Amino acid sequence: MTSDRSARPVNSAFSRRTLDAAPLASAFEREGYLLFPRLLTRRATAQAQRAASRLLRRRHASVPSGWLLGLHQRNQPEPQRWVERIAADPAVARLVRALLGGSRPVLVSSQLFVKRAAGRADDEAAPSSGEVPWHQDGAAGGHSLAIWLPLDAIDPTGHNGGLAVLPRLHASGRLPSEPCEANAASFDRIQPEALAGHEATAVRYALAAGGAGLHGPLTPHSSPPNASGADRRVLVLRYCAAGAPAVRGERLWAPGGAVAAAGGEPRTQIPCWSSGELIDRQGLLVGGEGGAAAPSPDGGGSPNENGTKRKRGAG
Ligand SMILES: O=C(O)CCC(=O)C(=O)O
Repeated sequence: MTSDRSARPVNSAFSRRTLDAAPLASAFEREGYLLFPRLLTRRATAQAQRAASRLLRRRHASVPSGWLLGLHQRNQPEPQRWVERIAADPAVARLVRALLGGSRPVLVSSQLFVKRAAGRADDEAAPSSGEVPWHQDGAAGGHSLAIWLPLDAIDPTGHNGGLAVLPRLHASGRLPSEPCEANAASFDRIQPEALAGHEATAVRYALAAGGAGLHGPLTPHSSPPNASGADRRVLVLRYCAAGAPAVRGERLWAPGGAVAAAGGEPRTQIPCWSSGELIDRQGLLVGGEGGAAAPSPDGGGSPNENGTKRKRGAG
């Protein structure tokens, strides 16, 4: 049988166990997140770790360690094909498509978010190793989600700055928030009163390198500072449905690759990781084939609005 050849996983570890997409989609819809103990193969994880360390070492001095953006983009002087291979892996794309309600996904943003080891001095100009406040993603409309893919094991105590989510709270919609500066970026921090009674329900990710958490745009999430002696490297991939509703008359993505301003902000450009110069944002359409089979998860998760946030060029 050759028909499924293009859907054979290349980088993902989803080759053996597959499930109907429907239960995954309903768990994601209900809980606002999903956890996969292993999303990448060991080989792909090791390759990604090496590539991430190299990017971190070679990034332009003006680019904070948390904000290496647009890595999949082919208009980068050094396109990072490993990011594209992960993001467009057929099994990953099939999963994202199922969670986006069957719409074909566009990778609108890729980001290497390194929280440097405690006490590292080379990030002083724009430190990215601190707390990320409770926030929701994507002020814009449309279906979206984020894959949070650690390249270092994430400690469930939060010691090395891992992500925590508040399950089911996405069902309450957009929560009152206020602008704040954190981790070399601007966030819309959820107001503490809106979180009262909910923080006790937080699920703190415990993941091996190469595992992944998926969260919807309205799922509140946060991360503490990295207090450990080692860098915390995470690849964040943000997808939206190709036909995502227009935002103030503007499409999030247009055939040809251009990504419009996200979150209602005029951020059609991002700093190039290697030169610091501004380059156009480019999306990548993934997941051409239909199929609904998807890998086996560990938790629950929800698509709602499009997935970009008010961070410097991130969305
Ligand atoms: O990696 C982190 O600490 C925060 C990531 C985040 O806010 C996101 O993936 O939306």
